[in-house]
Amino acid sequence: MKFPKCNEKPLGIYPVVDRAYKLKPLYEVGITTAQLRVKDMSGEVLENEVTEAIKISEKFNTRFFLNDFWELGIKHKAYGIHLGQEDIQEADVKAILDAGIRLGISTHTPKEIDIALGFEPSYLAIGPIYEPISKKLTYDPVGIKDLKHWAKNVDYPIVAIGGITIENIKNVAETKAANGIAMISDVLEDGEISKERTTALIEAFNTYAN
Ligand code: 3NM
Repeated sequence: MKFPKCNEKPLGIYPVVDRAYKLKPLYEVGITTAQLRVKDMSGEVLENEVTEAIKISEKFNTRFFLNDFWELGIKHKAYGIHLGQEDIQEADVKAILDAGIRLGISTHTPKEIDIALGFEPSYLAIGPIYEPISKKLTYDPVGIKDLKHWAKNVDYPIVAIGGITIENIKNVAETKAANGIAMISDVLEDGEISKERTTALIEAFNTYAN
């Protein structure tokens, strides 16, 4: 398998949101990569959320990844699909490839990295770099040292995720290991998108990752 690339521009600050309406304010301040990760919808309501997200992402010409729902991603031609380690075993990965859709895979350990590399994905997410703010994980934080160490052996774009905020993004970006830096919490304020925080994150990425 060999999944399509995500073009030359770094993925950059890569917010993960739970609702499609949160994408527009992100794109308005310059976000070029985002993910919709919905955990509380199904059926027609979910499908409408997905099509709304794809429509707004196409309008802004951004790289939109849909978490988990690979069938909907194929049906509505998402830019990409993001899958976790368990999802990747259950999904029809060949169908995603045949649809010409990009694939990102979550990894947390060197063993999971090896598994993910077997799919020749579009990018590989490594986390949690720090203690995640919005999701409990059974994995210990990777830390900066191992991020750098693991990234050395990976010839694919890496997305760092987990506990990354405006306070610590410099440490992650300066490693130059991360093509993208993903987060849930730090683009938000009281659960809604903060354009101010997002802009500060973009500026920090541009300053320290380049
Ligand atoms: N995946 P926050 S960490 C969704 O390591 C997710 O695979 C992770 O949220 C992984 O930016 C994480 O609030 C949560 O810490 C990221």
